Amino acid sequence: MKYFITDIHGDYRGLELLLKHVNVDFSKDQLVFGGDMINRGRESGKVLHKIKELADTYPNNVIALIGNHEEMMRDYYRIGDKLWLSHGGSDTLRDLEKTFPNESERNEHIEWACNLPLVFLDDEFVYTHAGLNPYEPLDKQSRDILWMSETDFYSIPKESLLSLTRGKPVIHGHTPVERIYFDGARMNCDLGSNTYLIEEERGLGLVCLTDMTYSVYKPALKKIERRKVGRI
Ligand SMILES: [Mn+2]
Repeated sequence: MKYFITDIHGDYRGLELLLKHVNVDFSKDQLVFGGDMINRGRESGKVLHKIKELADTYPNNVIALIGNHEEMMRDYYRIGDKLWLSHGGSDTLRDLEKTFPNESERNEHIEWACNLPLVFLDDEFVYTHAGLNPYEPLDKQSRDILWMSETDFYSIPKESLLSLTRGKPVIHGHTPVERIYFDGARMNCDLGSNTYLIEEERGLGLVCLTDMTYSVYKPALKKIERRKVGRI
């Protein structure tokens, strides 16, 4: 089975519940993390720890990508850009100090998260955080793609996008949506975990790409529902 999960934003509980509920078999299944593991939620440190541990234990089956929130953290450490701090980074920083009291372990996790790849491809799909630039080759995408708005990404004609990816649909997150739809060329899987202002609207989805269904954890309802990916 192939799975995708994105924009966890510090919801450690949601991540754990979904992995258990879906019963992901890491020795066989593939799981791609679409970035934005940190910020907004309370447990960014635990989320980073869990994902890095999975990626280290199952390097062939677990792949983590960078999101714009890890990119802000990267710019903070690389060039002192303070943008990150006002986007949840101050809380994340405190949480990282709490989760990893050992400085070298903390730095190891931060460095890992800041140096994840922008894009991952398998035999069927292309995975990235927010979108792709159709004018740049797949292996030379600029870092701007981490910030691409849904409007910009979905204004690219399907044919142009599929010719860039050699026919592979793009699986991504970044902009919260209430339901997951596949338009034949791309699929947004961000259900607004710790992002929607109204708690009832927040969800975290674990998408099964093999059967095009997803399990969504709603923290306000404390339950997991299974849904079919819509087609448009
Ligand atoms: Mn996000």
